[in-house]
Amino acid sequence: MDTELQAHFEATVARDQRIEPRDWMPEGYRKTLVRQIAQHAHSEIIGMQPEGEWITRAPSLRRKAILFAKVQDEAGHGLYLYSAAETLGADRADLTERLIEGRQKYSSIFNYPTLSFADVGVIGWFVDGAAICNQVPLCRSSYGPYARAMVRICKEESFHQRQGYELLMTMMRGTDAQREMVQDAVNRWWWPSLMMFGPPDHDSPNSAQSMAWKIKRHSNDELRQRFVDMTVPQAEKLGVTLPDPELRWNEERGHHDFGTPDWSELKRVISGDGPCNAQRTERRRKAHEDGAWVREAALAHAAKRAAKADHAEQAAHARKETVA
Ligand code: FAQ
Repeated sequence: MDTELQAHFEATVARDQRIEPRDWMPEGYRKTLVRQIAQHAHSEIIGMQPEGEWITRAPSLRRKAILFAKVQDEAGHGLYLYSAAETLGADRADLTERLIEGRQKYSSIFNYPTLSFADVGVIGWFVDGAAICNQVPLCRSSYGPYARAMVRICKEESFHQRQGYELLMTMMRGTDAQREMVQDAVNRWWWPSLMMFGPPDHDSPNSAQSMAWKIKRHSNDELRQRFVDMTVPQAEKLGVTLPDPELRWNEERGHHDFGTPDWSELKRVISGDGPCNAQRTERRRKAHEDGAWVREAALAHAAKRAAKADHAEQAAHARKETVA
């Protein structure tokens, strides 16, 4: 039986059809998806913090409204993704627990501080831009609920990226001090943004299997290259310099050559030793604890409604019996 199910799974993936929650799947496939989707969900939720810090300090009502909407979108992305993980049998409370206890990862990028309002623009441009490069192919991921969640997420990321770029364009048309703020933010976020795509292919333990299962459609290095090629002309138009002396167009390859990110820094940040790791998880823990009463109230309300429905059903049943 198992070999038949395995063959059916493999044929579905080979035909580029979707695996759905009701379908049999290898345990490794399920585990890999829970790992990646949970990490992705945690990233969206923790990712609210660096920009969220600027909501009260946004320079105008318009910028505040835009930033509010963006940060709320990230919360929504987290919720779609936790729901997708639940279709695989994961428990959301357990996933949150794992995040808070540092047993599950979230994207390295959110462990860097936001030092000026230009960082909000650069996060939109680089971080959402990188997220789009990485996530558009995930809309074709082999697992149905993940792929479908990604479609909506990508549409929203696109707005996020544009608002970041537009913010930076406005700053670049401003004063020298504003232009310096933008360049400084670009200098600080460029290399961490390249690290978002994960370790280089030769050092990426999960890529081969994830690509064979069509969870991932492209390797980490392929997507990183795509991001660099997309961003260089945007930087030129904006009038900023990307902080990489090795960055140049390679006619033969039809791509930009670029320098090597500091992979030891990525390892350090992933393992919990980045500039803001402790602050980010501590804040998440506190928000979770502060929200306990909301969860309790929601459960009590649901129980009350269920009891009411039960009672109404029993009464209807009793009436029916009396009439009969
Ligand atoms: N940070 O073998 P690989 C966003 C881990 S959402 C932390 O290459 P894989 C929206 C990796 O998990 C950003 N950990 O792994 C937004 C694995 O750990 P494990 C999040 C990293 O899975 C914008 C180990 O290293 N996006 O930005 C990182 O095949 C603005 C070995 O690596 C996603 O999660 C890293 N950068 O490829 C929100 C997208 N890189 O568990 C707010 C979905 C690697 O084996 C504001 N995920 N690791 O110990 C993916 O595409 C993949 O999981 C990769 C990693 C590409 C991230």
